[in-house]
Amino acid sequence: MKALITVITGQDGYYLSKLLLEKGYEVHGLIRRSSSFNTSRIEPLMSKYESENKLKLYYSDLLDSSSITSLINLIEPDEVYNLAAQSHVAVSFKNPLYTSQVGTIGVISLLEAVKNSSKNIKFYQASSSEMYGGEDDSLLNEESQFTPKSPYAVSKVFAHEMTKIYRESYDMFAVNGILFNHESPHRGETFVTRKVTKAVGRIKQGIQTKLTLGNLNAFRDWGFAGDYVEGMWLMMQHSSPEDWVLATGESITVKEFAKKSFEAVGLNFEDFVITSERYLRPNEVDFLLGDSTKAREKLDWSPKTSIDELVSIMVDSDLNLAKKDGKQKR
Ligand code: NAP
Ligand code: F7E
Repeated sequence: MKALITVITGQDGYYLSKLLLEKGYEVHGLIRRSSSFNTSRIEPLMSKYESENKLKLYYSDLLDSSSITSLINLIEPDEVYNLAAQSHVAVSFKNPLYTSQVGTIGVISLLEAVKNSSKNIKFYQASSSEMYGGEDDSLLNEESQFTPKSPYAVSKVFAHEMTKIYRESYDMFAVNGILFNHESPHRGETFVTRKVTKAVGRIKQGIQTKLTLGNLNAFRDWGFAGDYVEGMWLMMQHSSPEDWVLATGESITVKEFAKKSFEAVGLNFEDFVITSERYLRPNEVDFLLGDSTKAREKLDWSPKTSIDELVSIMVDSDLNLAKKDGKQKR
Protein backbone atom coordinates (compact mmCIF):
# COMPACT_ATOMS: atom_id res chain seq x y z
CA MET A 1 0.00 0.00 0.00
CA LYS A 2 1.17 3.51 -0.84
CA ALA A 3 0.08 6.54 1.18
CA LEU A 4 0.67 10.21 0.44
CA ILE A 5 0.65 12.47 3.50
CA THR A 6 0.23 16.20 3.00
CA VAL A 7 2.15 17.41 5.00
CA ILE A 8 4.37 15.01 6.96
CA THR A 9 6.35 17.42 9.18
CA GLY A 10 3.59 18.38 11.68
CA GLN A 11 2.47 16.57 14.84
CA ASP A 12 -0.07 14.30 13.14
CA GLY A 13 2.24 13.84 10.13
CA TYR A 14 4.78 12.25 12.46
CA TYR A 15 2.34 9.91 14.25
CA LEU A 16 0.50 8.91 11.06
CA SER A 17 3.65 8.20 9.05
CA LYS A 18 5.05 6.15 11.95
CA LEU A 19 1.82 4.11 12.12
CA LEU A 20 1.66 3.51 8.36
CA LEU A 21 5.37 2.60 8.10
CA GLU A 22 4.93 0.10 10.94
CA LYS A 23 1.98 -1.37 9.04
CA GLY A 24 4.27 -1.91 6.03
CA TYR A 25 3.05 0.99 3.89
CA GLU A 26 5.29 2.88 1.49
CA VAL A 27 4.89 6.45 2.77
CA HIS A 28 5.30 9.49 0.53
CA GLY A 29 5.38 12.75 2.44
CA LEU A 30 5.19 16.36 1.35
CA ILE A 31 7.46 18.82 3.09
CA ARG A 32 7.66 22.59 2.68
CA ARG A 33 10.85 24.46 2.00
CA SER A 34 11.99 26.31 5.09
CA SER A 35 15.05 28.46 5.83
CA SER A 36 15.86 26.17 8.76
CA PHE A 37 15.48 22.43 9.27
CA ASN A 38 11.82 21.47 9.70
CA THR A 39 12.09 17.68 9.73
CA SER A 40 13.05 17.21 13.39
CA ARG A 41 9.88 15.26 14.25
CA ILE A 42 10.34 12.72 11.45
CA GLU A 43 14.14 12.38 11.61
CA PRO A 44 14.02 9.01 13.48
CA LEU A 45 11.70 7.70 10.76
CA MET A 46 13.94 9.06 8.00
CA SER A 47 17.02 7.31 9.37
CA LYS A 48 15.13 4.02 9.70
CA TYR A 49 13.01 3.94 6.53
CA GLU A 50 14.53 6.22 3.84
CA SER A 51 17.39 3.86 3.02
CA GLU A 52 14.87 1.02 2.49
CA ASN A 53 12.92 3.27 0.08
CA LYS A 54 9.86 2.96 2.33
CA LEU A 55 9.76 6.70 3.09
CA LYS A 56 10.08 9.32 0.37
CA LEU A 57 9.91 13.08 0.80
CA TYR A 58 8.99 15.75 -1.77
CA TYR A 59 9.05 19.54 -1.58
CA SER A 60 5.63 20.98 -2.25
CA ASP A 61 2.94 23.29 -0.90
CA LEU A 62 -0.83 22.91 -0.99
CA LEU A 63 -1.04 26.25 -2.79
CA ASP A 64 1.14 24.96 -5.66
CA SER A 65 -1.57 23.06 -7.51
CA SER A 66 0.67 22.10 -10.44
CA SER A 67 3.09 20.38 -8.09
CA ILE A 68 0.21 18.66 -6.23
CA THR A 69 -1.24 17.29 -9.48
CA SER A 70 2.18 16.14 -10.73
CA LEU A 71 2.92 14.36 -7.45
CA ILE A 72 -0.43 12.54 -7.37
CA ASN A 73 0.22 11.35 -10.94
CA LEU A 74 3.82 10.39 -10.19
CA ILE A 75 3.19 8.57 -6.89
CA GLU A 76 -0.23 7.05 -7.69
CA PRO A 77 -0.98 6.50 -3.99
CA ASP A 78 -3.74 4.24 -2.69
CA GLU A 79 -4.56 6.68 0.09
CA VAL A 80 -4.10 10.44 0.48
CA TYR A 81 -4.23 11.96 3.97
CA ASN A 82 -4.62 15.74 3.88
CA LEU A 83 -3.22 17.12 7.13
CA ALA A 84 -2.04 20.46 5.74
CA ALA A 85 -3.40 23.62 7.33
CA GLN A 86 -2.38 26.84 9.02
CA SER A 87 -3.66 25.11 12.13
CA HIS A 88 -3.29 27.77 14.84
CA VAL A 89 -6.69 29.33 15.59
CA ALA A 90 -5.31 32.56 17.11
CA VAL A 91 -2.91 33.02 14.17
CA SER A 92 -5.83 32.55 11.76
CA PHE A 93 -7.24 35.90 12.98
CA LYS A 94 -3.90 37.55 12.14
CA ASN A 95 -3.42 35.74 8.79
CA PRO A 96 -6.99 35.11 7.61
CA LEU A 97 -6.20 35.15 3.90
CA TYR A 98 -3.37 32.65 4.05
CA THR A 99 -5.26 30.39 6.44
CA SER A 100 -8.28 30.43 4.13
CA GLN A 101 -6.27 29.89 0.96
CA VAL A 102 -4.59 26.75 2.29
CA GLY A 103 -7.82 25.49 3.86
CA THR A 104 -10.05 26.05 0.83
CA ILE A 105 -8.23 26.41 -2.53
CA GLY A 106 -5.48 24.09 -1.30
CA VAL A 107 -7.97 21.37 -0.47
CA ILE A 108 -9.79 21.75 -3.81
CA SER A 109 -6.48 21.36 -5.67
CA LEU A 110 -5.93 18.10 -3.88
CA LEU A 111 -9.50 16.86 -4.39
CA GLU A 112 -9.29 17.71 -8.11
CA ALA A 113 -5.97 15.91 -8.51
CA VAL A 114 -7.39 12.83 -6.75
CA LYS A 115 -10.62 12.93 -8.78
CA ASN A 116 -8.76 13.26 -12.11
CA SER A 117 -6.28 10.48 -11.37
CA SER A 118 -6.69 7.28 -13.37
CA LYS A 119 -6.35 5.39 -10.10
CA ASN A 120 -9.10 5.05 -7.45
CA ILE A 121 -7.53 6.94 -4.56
CA LYS A 122 -9.02 7.18 -1.06
CA PHE A 123 -8.97 10.68 0.45
CA TYR A 124 -8.88 11.74 4.12
CA GLN A 125 -9.62 15.35 5.14
CA ALA A 126 -8.52 16.61 8.57
CA SER A 127 -11.72 18.22 9.81
CA SER A 128 -11.89 19.76 13.24
CA SER A 129 -14.06 20.18 16.34
CA GLU A 130 -13.42 23.93 15.93
CA MET A 131 -16.14 23.80 13.24
CA TYR A 132 -18.79 23.43 15.99
CA GLY A 133 -17.98 26.74 17.67
CA GLY A 134 -18.66 25.50 21.21
CA GLU A 135 -21.62 27.74 21.98
CA ASP A 136 -23.14 25.54 24.68
CA ASP A 137 -22.21 22.45 26.66
CA SER A 138 -23.86 19.88 24.40
CA LEU A 139 -22.26 16.62 23.38
CA LEU A 140 -21.14 16.95 19.74
CA ASN A 141 -21.40 14.25 17.11
CA GLU A 142 -21.50 13.86 13.30
CA GLU A 143 -25.02 15.36 13.17
CA SER A 144 -24.31 18.47 15.26
CA GLN A 145 -24.51 21.89 13.67
CA PHE A 146 -21.41 23.89 12.69
CA THR A 147 -21.08 27.46 14.01
CA PRO A 148 -17.49 28.39 13.12
CA LYS A 149 -15.92 31.18 15.16
CA SER A 150 -12.59 31.85 13.41
CA PRO A 151 -11.09 32.08 9.91
CA TYR A 152 -9.50 28.69 10.66
CA ALA A 153 -12.84 27.11 11.54
CA VAL A 154 -14.60 28.56 8.49
CA SER A 155 -11.94 27.15 6.19
CA LYS A 156 -12.35 23.75 7.84
CA VAL A 157 -16.14 23.86 7.29
CA PHE A 158 -15.51 24.73 3.63
CA ALA A 159 -13.10 21.80 3.17
CA HIS A 160 -15.43 19.47 5.08
CA GLU A 161 -18.41 20.31 2.86
CA MET A 162 -16.28 20.17 -0.30
CA THR A 163 -15.03 16.71 0.66
CA LYS A 164 -18.67 15.59 1.04
CA ILE A 165 -19.56 17.15 -2.32
CA TYR A 166 -16.75 15.27 -4.09
CA ARG A 167 -17.82 12.04 -2.36
CA GLU A 168 -21.44 12.43 -3.39
CA SER A 169 -20.87 13.87 -6.87
CA TYR A 170 -18.00 11.74 -8.13
CA ASP A 171 -18.44 8.56 -6.12
CA MET A 172 -15.06 9.14 -4.47
CA PHE A 173 -13.92 7.41 -1.28
CA ALA A 174 -13.53 10.72 0.56
CA VAL A 175 -13.87 10.92 4.35
CA ASN A 176 -13.84 13.67 6.96
CA GLY A 177 -12.30 12.92 10.34
CA ILE A 178 -13.79 15.44 12.77
CA LEU A 179 -11.06 15.28 15.38
CA PHE A 180 -11.26 16.94 18.77
CA ASN A 181 -8.04 18.38 20.23
CA HIS A 182 -5.23 15.85 20.32
CA GLU A 183 -1.87 16.49 21.86
CA SER A 184 1.51 14.86 22.45
CA PRO A 185 5.16 15.61 23.17
CA HIS A 186 5.34 16.47 19.43
CA ARG A 187 2.60 19.11 19.70
CA GLY A 188 3.61 22.56 18.41
CA GLU A 189 4.95 24.66 21.27
CA THR A 190 2.43 27.49 20.87
CA PHE A 191 -0.66 25.31 21.46
CA VAL A 192 -1.76 25.62 25.05
CA THR A 193 -1.07 22.09 26.33
CA ARG A 194 2.50 22.03 25.04
CA LYS A 195 3.08 25.62 26.10
CA VAL A 196 2.09 24.54 29.61
CA THR A 197 4.10 21.30 29.78
CA LYS A 198 7.18 22.94 28.25
CA ALA A 199 6.98 25.70 30.88
CA VAL A 200 6.47 23.15 33.67
CA GLY A 201 9.69 21.37 32.65
CA ARG A 202 11.64 24.60 32.44
CA ILE A 203 10.26 26.04 35.70
CA LYS A 204 11.11 22.79 37.49
CA GLN A 205 14.67 23.03 36.12
CA GLY A 206 14.98 26.70 37.11
CA ILE A 207 15.28 27.92 33.49
CA GLN A 208 11.97 29.83 33.52
CA THR A 209 10.07 31.59 36.33
CA LYS A 210 6.57 32.41 35.02
CA LEU A 211 4.05 31.16 32.45
CA THR A 212 1.73 33.68 30.77
CA LEU A 213 -1.54 32.31 29.40
CA GLY A 214 -4.79 33.75 28.03
CA ASN A 215 -8.30 32.42 28.74
CA LEU A 216 -8.06 29.77 31.47
CA ASN A 217 -11.79 28.96 31.41
CA ALA A 218 -12.13 27.37 27.96
CA PHE A 219 -13.06 23.67 28.03
CA ARG A 220 -11.45 21.22 25.62
CA ASP A 221 -11.80 17.49 25.00
CA TRP A 222 -8.09 16.60 24.87
CA GLY A 223 -6.82 13.22 23.67
CA PHE A 224 -3.47 11.72 22.62
CA ALA A 225 -2.45 12.18 18.96
CA GLY A 226 -1.07 8.64 18.72
CA ASP A 227 -4.56 7.24 19.41
CA TYR A 228 -6.21 9.56 16.89
CA VAL A 229 -4.06 8.66 13.86
CA GLU A 230 -5.14 5.04 14.38
CA GLY A 231 -8.71 6.31 13.98
CA MET A 232 -7.78 8.12 10.74
CA TRP A 233 -6.46 4.88 9.30
CA LEU A 234 -9.52 2.90 10.41
CA MET A 235 -11.82 5.41 8.65
CA MET A 236 -9.92 4.72 5.40
CA GLN A 237 -10.32 0.94 5.82
CA HIS A 238 -14.08 1.09 6.50
CA SER A 239 -16.37 -0.40 3.83
CA SER A 240 -17.91 2.98 2.97
CA PRO A 241 -16.67 6.60 2.98
CA GLU A 242 -18.29 8.51 5.83
CA ASP A 243 -17.65 11.30 8.35
CA TRP A 244 -16.44 10.40 11.84
CA VAL A 245 -15.96 12.12 15.19
CA LEU A 246 -12.92 11.16 17.28
CA ALA A 247 -12.99 12.41 20.88
CA THR A 248 -12.46 11.19 24.43
CA GLY A 249 -15.88 12.26 25.78
CA GLU A 250 -14.22 14.16 28.67
CA SER A 251 -13.68 17.90 28.79
CA ILE A 252 -11.63 19.97 31.22
CA THR A 253 -10.59 23.62 31.37
CA VAL A 254 -7.23 25.09 30.43
CA LYS A 255 -6.85 25.87 34.14
CA GLU A 256 -7.41 22.23 35.11
CA PHE A 257 -4.90 21.07 32.49
CA ALA A 258 -2.33 23.53 33.86
CA LYS A 259 -3.04 22.48 37.48
CA LYS A 260 -2.57 18.81 36.64
CA SER A 261 0.68 19.56 34.79
CA PHE A 262 2.24 21.55 37.64
CA GLU A 263 1.06 18.98 40.19
CA ALA A 264 2.82 16.26 38.16
CA VAL A 265 6.18 17.78 39.23
CA GLY A 266 5.05 18.74 42.73
CA LEU A 267 4.44 22.44 42.00
CA ASN A 268 1.41 24.66 42.57
CA PHE A 269 0.20 26.32 39.37
CA GLU A 270 -1.01 29.47 41.20
CA ASP A 271 2.62 30.27 42.08
CA PHE A 272 3.69 30.46 38.43
CA VAL A 273 0.79 31.16 36.03
CA ILE A 274 -0.20 34.71 35.14
CA THR A 275 -2.68 35.80 32.50
CA SER A 276 -2.45 38.44 29.81
CA GLU A 277 -4.92 39.89 27.32
CA ARG A 278 -2.24 39.29 24.71
CA TYR A 279 -3.34 35.66 24.44
CA LEU A 280 -7.09 36.31 24.31
CA ARG A 281 -8.78 35.71 20.95
CA PRO A 282 -11.20 38.08 19.18
CA ASN A 283 -13.74 35.25 19.37
CA GLU A 284 -13.48 32.24 21.68
CA VAL A 285 -14.73 28.66 21.50
CA ASP A 286 -15.84 28.18 25.09
CA PHE A 287 -16.80 24.53 25.37
CA LEU A 288 -16.05 21.40 23.33
CA LEU A 289 -17.05 17.85 24.25
CA GLY A 290 -17.18 15.10 21.64
CA ASP A 291 -19.31 12.00 21.25
CA SER A 292 -17.43 9.37 19.24
CA THR A 293 -20.05 6.61 19.66
CA LYS A 294 -20.18 6.05 15.89
CA ALA A 295 -16.41 5.46 15.63
CA ARG A 296 -16.45 3.31 18.76
CA GLU A 297 -19.26 1.10 17.41
CA LYS A 298 -18.49 0.94 13.67
CA LEU A 299 -14.67 1.27 13.62
CA ASP A 300 -13.99 -0.35 16.99
CA TRP A 301 -11.91 2.75 17.77
CA SER A 302 -11.46 4.10 21.26
CA PRO A 303 -8.94 6.44 22.84
CA LYS A 304 -6.47 4.45 24.93
CA THR A 305 -4.82 7.34 26.77
CA SER A 306 -6.57 9.15 29.65
CA ILE A 307 -6.10 12.85 30.33
CA ASP A 308 -3.89 12.06 33.35
CA GLU A 309 -1.71 9.75 31.22
CA LEU A 310 -1.49 12.43 28.53
CA VAL A 311 -0.36 15.03 31.07
CA SER A 312 2.20 12.61 32.43
CA ILE A 313 3.61 11.70 28.97
CA MET A 314 3.92 15.37 27.97
CA VAL A 315 5.34 16.60 31.29
CA ASP A 316 7.94 13.77 31.41
CA SER A 317 9.07 14.50 27.88
CA ASP A 318 9.35 18.26 28.47
CA LEU A 319 11.11 17.73 31.78
CA ASN A 320 13.75 15.64 30.00
CA LEU A 321 14.16 18.29 27.31
CA ALA A 322 14.54 20.99 29.99
CA LYS A 323 17.17 18.89 31.80
CA LYS A 324 19.19 18.62 28.56
CA ASP A 325 18.74 22.33 27.93
CA GLY A 326 19.87 23.13 31.49
CA LYS A 327 23.02 20.98 31.11
CA GLN A 328 23.94 22.68 27.82
CA LYS A 329 23.65 26.12 29.45
CA ARG A 330 25.89 25.17 32.37
P1 NAP B 1 0.40 20.99 12.70
O1 NAP B 1 1.44 20.31 13.54
O2 NAP B 1 0.31 22.46 12.72
O3 NAP B 1 0.55 20.48 11.20
C1 NAP B 1 -0.03 21.16 10.13
C2 NAP B 1 0.81 20.92 8.91
O4 NAP B 1 0.30 21.70 7.82
C3 NAP B 1 2.28 21.34 9.11
O5 NAP B 1 3.09 20.24 8.79
C4 NAP B 1 2.47 22.48 8.12
O6 NAP B 1 3.72 22.46 7.51
C5 NAP B 1 1.40 22.16 7.09
N1 NAP B 1 1.08 23.33 6.26
C6 NAP B 1 0.79 24.60 6.64
N2 NAP B 1 0.61 25.37 5.54
C7 NAP B 1 0.78 24.58 4.46
C8 NAP B 1 0.76 24.77 3.05
N3 NAP B 1 0.52 25.97 2.50
N4 NAP B 1 0.99 23.72 2.25
C9 NAP B 1 1.26 22.50 2.78
N5 NAP B 1 1.31 22.26 4.09
C10 NAP B 1 1.07 23.28 4.91
O7 NAP B 1 -1.03 20.44 13.08
P2 NAP B 1 -1.50 18.99 13.56
O8 NAP B 1 -1.91 19.11 14.97
O9 NAP B 1 -0.53 17.95 13.14
O10 NAP B 1 -2.85 18.84 12.73
C11 NAP B 1 -2.90 18.16 11.48
C12 NAP B 1 -4.17 18.56 10.76
O11 NAP B 1 -5.30 18.23 11.56
C13 NAP B 1 -4.31 20.06 10.49
O12 NAP B 1 -5.01 20.20 9.27
C14 NAP B 1 -5.15 20.56 11.64
O13 NAP B 1 -5.84 21.73 11.25
C15 NAP B 1 -6.08 19.39 11.84
N6 NAP B 1 -6.60 19.19 13.19
C16 NAP B 1 -5.77 19.15 14.27
C17 NAP B 1 -6.28 18.91 15.53
C18 NAP B 1 -5.42 18.82 16.75
O14 NAP B 1 -5.95 18.93 17.86
N7 NAP B 1 -4.12 18.58 16.61
C19 NAP B 1 -7.67 18.68 15.67
C20 NAP B 1 -8.48 18.71 14.55
C21 NAP B 1 -7.94 18.95 13.30
P3 NAP B 1 5.08 22.85 8.30
O15 NAP B 1 5.41 21.63 9.13
O16 NAP B 1 6.04 23.10 7.21
O17 NAP B 1 4.76 24.04 9.12
O1 F7E C 1 -6.12 26.60 22.47
C1 F7E C 1 -6.82 28.77 25.34
C2 F7E C 1 -7.33 29.20 23.97
O2 F7E C 1 -4.41 26.94 20.70
C3 F7E C 1 -6.93 25.87 23.36
C4 F7E C 1 -5.74 23.25 17.00
O3 F7E C 1 -5.04 22.04 16.89
O4 F7E C 1 -7.45 22.23 18.33
C5 F7E C 1 -6.50 23.28 18.31
O5 F7E C 1 -7.13 24.53 18.44
C6 F7E C 1 -7.61 26.83 24.32
C7 F7E C 1 -8.26 28.03 23.64
O6 F7E C 1 -6.00 24.96 20.60
C8 F7E C 1 -3.52 30.17 25.78
O7 F7E C 1 -7.96 30.47 24.04
C9 F7E C 1 -5.35 30.03 26.93
O8 F7E C 1 -9.51 28.26 24.22
O9 F7E C 1 -4.19 24.94 22.23
P1 F7E C 1 -5.07 25.87 21.50
P2 F7E C 1 -7.40 25.22 19.86
O10 F7E C 1 -7.64 26.65 19.62
O11 F7E C 1 -8.42 24.46 20.62
C10 F7E C 1 -8.43 22.27 17.29
C11 F7E C 1 -9.31 21.06 17.43
C12 F7E C 1 -7.84 22.44 15.95
O12 F7E C 1 -8.39 21.99 14.95
C13 F7E C 1 -6.70 23.39 15.83
O13 F7E C 1 -5.96 23.15 14.63
O14 F7E C 1 -6.62 27.36 25.19
N1 F7E C 1 -5.56 29.39 25.74
N2 F7E C 1 -4.10 30.51 26.98
C14 F7E C 1 -4.45 29.46 25.01
N3 F7E C 1 -4.16 28.97 23.81
C15 F7E C 1 -2.91 29.18 23.32
N4 F7E C 1 -2.58 28.67 22.11
N5 F7E C 1 -1.96 29.87 24.03
C16 F7E C 1 -2.22 30.40 25.28
O15 F7E C 1 -1.36 31.03 25.90
